[in-house]
Amino acid sequence: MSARFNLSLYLVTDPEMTARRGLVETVAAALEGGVTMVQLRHKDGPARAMVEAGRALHALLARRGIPLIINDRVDVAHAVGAEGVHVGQDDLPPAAARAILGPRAIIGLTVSGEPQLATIDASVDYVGLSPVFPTATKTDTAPALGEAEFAALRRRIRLPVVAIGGITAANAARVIAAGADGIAVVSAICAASDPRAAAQALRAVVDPALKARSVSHLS
Ligand code: TZP
Ligand code: MG
Repeated sequence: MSARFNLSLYLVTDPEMTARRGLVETVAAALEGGVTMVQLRHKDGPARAMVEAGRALHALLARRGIPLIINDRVDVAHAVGAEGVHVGQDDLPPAAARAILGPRAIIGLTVSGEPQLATIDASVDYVGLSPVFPTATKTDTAPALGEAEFAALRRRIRLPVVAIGGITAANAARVIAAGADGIAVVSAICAASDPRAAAQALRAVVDPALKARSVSHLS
């Protein structure tokens, strides 16, 4: 995996799920539990509020060397000085994001099915393959891939792949075994009563699953 980022436990934030505890407080707790990457996601949120939230998160994450990725909004990523952006199929194309954010930016792209494999170009650093399982968090997703389809698509992608959609501590090991280099979660951490413990529980599943896979690859 790239030295610039570690996809193994990727927290994607949700403004409503983090409202009670607070966005920064939720992310701080999740960091203590071991998240390796954070994405600020605020669908249709006002740009000004996103920039403010992004700056607050960036101050927290930079101290720990954890990259901040902004969902969709390349302009917000630029304004915040975030490490990268995650774009979907209807957002700015990865090459346009790269042109704006520069060669060191981390650019992630969502892929939800075979036809979209062709959109992975040289500007992309990692792929978010989704949704693996049904999820109530995002209602406009493509149908869930399931593990077998996820594994088949993953084999056709040469870049690091993070799995997202309906992932919990109960199914995370299966997703890693299917070829994911990490898991991205919203509700499993943001909606947890104890985000630190939730992140720890996920790490306790993901770390051995990744280790088991790298060992089996050597044999
Ligand atoms: N993209 C594909 S599924 C999804 C996103 C942002 C939501 C995942 O949320 P959860 O709560 O981890 O299922
Ligand atoms: Mg998007």
